Amino acid sequence: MVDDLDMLRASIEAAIAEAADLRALDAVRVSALGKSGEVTGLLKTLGALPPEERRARGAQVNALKLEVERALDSRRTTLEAFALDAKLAAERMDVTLPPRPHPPTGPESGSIHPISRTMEELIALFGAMGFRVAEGPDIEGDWHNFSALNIPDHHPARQDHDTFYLTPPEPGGRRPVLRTHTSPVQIRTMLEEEPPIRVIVPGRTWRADHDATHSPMFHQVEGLVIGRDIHMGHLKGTLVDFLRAFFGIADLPVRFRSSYFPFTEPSMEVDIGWSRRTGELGQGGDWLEILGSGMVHPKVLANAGIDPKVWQGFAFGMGIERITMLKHGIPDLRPFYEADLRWLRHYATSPLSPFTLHDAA
Ligand code: 2NL
Repeated sequence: MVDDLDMLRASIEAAIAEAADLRALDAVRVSALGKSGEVTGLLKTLGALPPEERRARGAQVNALKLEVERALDSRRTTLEAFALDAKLAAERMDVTLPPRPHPPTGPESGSIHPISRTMEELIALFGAMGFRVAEGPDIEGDWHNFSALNIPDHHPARQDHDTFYLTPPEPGGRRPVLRTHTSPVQIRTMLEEEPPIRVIVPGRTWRADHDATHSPMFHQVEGLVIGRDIHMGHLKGTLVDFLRAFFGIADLPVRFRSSYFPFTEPSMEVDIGWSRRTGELGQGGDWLEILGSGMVHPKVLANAGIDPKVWQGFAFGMGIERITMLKHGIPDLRPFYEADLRWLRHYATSPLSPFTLHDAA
């Protein structure tokens, strides 16, 4: 009686040890413990035994069943670990490899629009100089877009800007506008934050103007730096470094020329050297206006809740389409907004192609 259980135990344990994978192990389990398995069969015979034999035999068969279950569990754990090791070995990859050469970049495979690319470069370049990005609404109030910037009610700038007003005029009414520049975002930043402040504001701007060189929607980037002793030296150093890095010309000539904006005093327009004849930047003896700048007007600081007796700073602004066209030799403004696949194939860039901050170093 005992012999037959020992032999069965030995044969099942041998089959478990030989099972090479989880499927084979499950087959062993079914043949031992399944509905018509060998151990299950022995349990079924107990009922036919006389009571005194049934007790002893029952204990032995149940012990066998437990041992078989334990052996199956232990082998399953081993086989699962083997399976995981095999899977990890088969799916091994080297995350330090460079990316595979990708198919030619184009709008079909996803590419970065030159406006987006320039914005990324601006954020990286000014980011390296300690600027962070500020954003604000496209729909602005008259106060944030004009009055706070020292542009009075009947100032010609309000007409010059060809403002998109969002409601019909009413006597004495203040109408919401599509922002004509990104300056209202700097006003909001000054109202919300304590100086020192160092932000750039890239974003969409709107003017009711449409021809070969003007689009009703275009992009600007403005910058604002406020501190206790920020002066024109900081303005000049920041803009010269920026222009040379952005255009990738280490000795790009840069000229500051006296100008006027209602929101800065003094104000300066900034020119870079180029050749009018060839369009090449950096040499040729001609000058090209590229951006506007100045020391923030004390009235603007006061309007934005900053004490002009304690704080001062500089601001600047430029058109993103304009600097993008100059950098890449793009002759016409209109295709920027036309989603023309041939134009995008030529001027859009791969998201994988890196740019460097040190081209002009
Ligand atoms: C240009 C000239 C400029 C500013 C923008 C600014 C903003 C605040 C206060 C003072 Cl909140 N100034 N912005 C200053 C000078 C010039 O832009 O030609 N933009 C395309």
